[in-house]
Amino acid sequence: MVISTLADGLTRQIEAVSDTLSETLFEPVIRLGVTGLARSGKTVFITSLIANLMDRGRMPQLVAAADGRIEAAFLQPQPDDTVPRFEFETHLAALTGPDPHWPESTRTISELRLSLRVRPKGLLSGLQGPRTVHLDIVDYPGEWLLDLGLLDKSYAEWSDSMLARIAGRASAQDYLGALGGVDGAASHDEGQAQRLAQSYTDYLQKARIEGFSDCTPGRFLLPGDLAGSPVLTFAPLPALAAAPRGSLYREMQRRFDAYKSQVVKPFFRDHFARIDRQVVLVDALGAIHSGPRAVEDLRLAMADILSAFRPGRTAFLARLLGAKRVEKILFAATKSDHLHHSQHARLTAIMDALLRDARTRADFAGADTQALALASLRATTEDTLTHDGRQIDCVRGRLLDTGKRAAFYPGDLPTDPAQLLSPARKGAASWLEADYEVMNFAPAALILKPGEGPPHIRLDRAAQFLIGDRL
Ligand SMILES: Nc1nc2c(ncn2[C@@H]2O[C@H](COP(=O)(O)OP(=O)(O)OP(=O)(O)O)[C@@H](O)[C@H]2O)c(=O)[nH]1
Ligand SMILES: [Mg+2]
Repeated sequence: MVISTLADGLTRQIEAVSDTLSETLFEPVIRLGVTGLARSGKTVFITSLIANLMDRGRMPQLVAAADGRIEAAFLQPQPDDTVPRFEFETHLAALTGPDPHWPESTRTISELRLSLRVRPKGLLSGLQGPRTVHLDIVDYPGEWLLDLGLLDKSYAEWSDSMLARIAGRASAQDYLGALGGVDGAASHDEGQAQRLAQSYTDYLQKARIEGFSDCTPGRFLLPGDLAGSPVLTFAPLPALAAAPRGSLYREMQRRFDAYKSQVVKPFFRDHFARIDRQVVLVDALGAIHSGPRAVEDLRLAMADILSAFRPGRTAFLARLLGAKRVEKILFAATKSDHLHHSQHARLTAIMDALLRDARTRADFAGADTQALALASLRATTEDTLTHDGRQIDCVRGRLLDTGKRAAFYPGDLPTDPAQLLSPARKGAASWLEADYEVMNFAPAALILKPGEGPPHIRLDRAAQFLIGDRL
């Protein structure tokens, strides 16, 4: 009796000690960055990922979940007090409530901590109790990520490259026209600077709608509380042999440098530099629908994004900001529920080809990368119709604008990705062979069984790639 009470007390004491120790020392934190350009599906992805990590019935490809080793998943206060919280409950209610709708657009960085209590695998499982792994999910606009490319550019380099890129674009002609009467060497006039910045911002807005992603400076599109401040009142100017003091060119140059040091650098120091794993969401089907130019731009943007994570670059950043190395980067094409599953492998092949190319272009080695086609929230069901004696694999869903149910066939993606990527690279204006459609579906009304998260496609694979090895 006495002995067993003693022994009992002893183990409890040891447990208490190991609890405090593990809390302070052994609770690993994974910082997962989620980014993508506007409307690429970040909010829906994070909401569905968290919901499916909390109720893991639909996560068979997440090995720790399939093995039953995840004992619990719960939300906790996030570690960064000054970053807005990701509004998980509001977004989930929008997606899965009685009148399901897509969440509102979000325009800033936010964060949430999900903690998982996990039993260790293999030999350790009998010896060790469960440990807690914290997953800090950070949602930030992809437009900000592309700004990283500005850090090692001078104002003259950035101006030259932007002016060269936009020269042939119809949407840039107003801005280029406005530049016509401007002498960078003349003395700075604030009214003129504001008109130029406004005209350049108007161009960026149009370029983004057209599907271009080389829209720097990113904060011109998402200014937040910086709107109207001098740090956002500049624009690219043609090179000058010499810019006198007090000239328009000099002032723009000064503001560009201020933008880098006061806007871009703090973001990378406080957020980007601390990320361990990164998922980049892309609306590949949207780009394919928009045509070869948008696909080409996506290809270049993926290379730009990879350059942001390139170890060499990170070394440069590390010196600057103390960055650590990102270990895994996933490029995921979202909204794959617009395609019948018979076409998913083709979309994945296209993403794979884009990623391979981006790795070569960015001279990227280092982090583990993968491409995937997924749907964060499945809004359609599959069907096969017979049309003119031919079988067509399509999807069905409720249309966003009319609320009516409809069958949808987006077009036949090629089995060989080169059929899309080479015309895109050669600057073709439209696809020769085929037309690709997109359609907006409303989220479907759901009845979830206990233990099941919202329906998705390959979200479990994405989770396995991103965090599976740490569970
Ligand atoms: N069918 C389908 N549509 C999706 C899915 N995910 C996102 N969408 C569509 O894409 C739109 C944008 O998704 P969000 O998650 O709000 O995208 P975001 O990147 O957070 O957008 P911003 O906050 O505006 O930058 C949604 O309103 C849906 O119309 C999906 O899994 N399936
Ligand atoms: Mg959002």
